[in-house]
Amino acid sequence: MNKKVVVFSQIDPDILSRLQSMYRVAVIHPKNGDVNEQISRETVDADAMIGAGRLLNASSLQNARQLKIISSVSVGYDNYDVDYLNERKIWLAHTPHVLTETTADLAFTLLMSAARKVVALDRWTKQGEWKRTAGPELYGRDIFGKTLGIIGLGHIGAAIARRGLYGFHMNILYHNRRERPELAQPLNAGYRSLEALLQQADFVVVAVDLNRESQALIGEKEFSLMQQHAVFVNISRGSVVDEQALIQALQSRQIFAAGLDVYAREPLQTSALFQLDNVVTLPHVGSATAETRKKMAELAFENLVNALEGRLPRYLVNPDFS
Ligand code: 8YV
Repeated sequence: MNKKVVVFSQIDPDILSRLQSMYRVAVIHPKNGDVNEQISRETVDADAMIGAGRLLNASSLQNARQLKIISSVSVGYDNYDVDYLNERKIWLAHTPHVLTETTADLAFTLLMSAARKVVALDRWTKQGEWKRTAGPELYGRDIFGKTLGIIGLGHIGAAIARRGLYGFHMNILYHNRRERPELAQPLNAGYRSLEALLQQADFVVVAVDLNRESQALIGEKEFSLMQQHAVFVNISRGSVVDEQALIQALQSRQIFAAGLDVYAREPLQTSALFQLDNVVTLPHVGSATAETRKKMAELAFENLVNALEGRLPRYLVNPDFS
């Protein structure tokens, strides 16, 4: 009997066809009823799962008794209970590197849009408000030559910093759990405590993974340390930031503006953020370009096929189940 793959979110149609030509495939879709029920039912005889954007843990995977691999179409793996997967000896694969530059592009898009009030000005122009030249209330903040603080200097953080350094002659600071001289030195990036970075940076960009230590890393106290002209950008995960504290900081103009791609709850349907003109809100699209989503799907496919065909996938989160 052919091996079985459960596709648990929308994936690239070419990859889906290739999977269907090689394996038995079940596609989970909200239009077919409760998603968790579909997962429980379809994973009973599944060998592999592929997809993104769904919480997979002990309760959703209890029936998946012959599962060998979950291949996530994402670099972040906070949606998966890795301790449980280790216990069950289920591999978790992900898609690093292929999305680094695209996600850094989006971080810079948010930084620039928030600093230069791009969204508010677009609305102003289209609504026919452009009767005279834009006044001080519509002025933005300079980017060129300012200080960029990166919280989380990994591959994506470093790619954002490179844009700041080479494109905008920015002075780069970073904060990380541990110093990263190999990434920091070429960027001339200075290590700072979180507090010092927040006090000194004109632009603060959060690019950490979500883990126990980064959960609620930025809250009321952290926003109070930032400069009043500071722009805050989050492209990592919403739970790294206390969203209420951010809303408060934006409402009271404690900081100048924010650019967000991620939220504590996604998809975000209603929020006090939507009433604010000093925040740019995007729907978690850091890696969402045609080219990059294709590369992610191909890499996730490769990881899955390698595991099912008895080879070691290239990007395993838990290669030794440890
Ligand atoms: C994913 C992301 O595509 O890779 C990640 O970790 O955040 C995105 O690029 C997204 O999580 C899929 O839902």
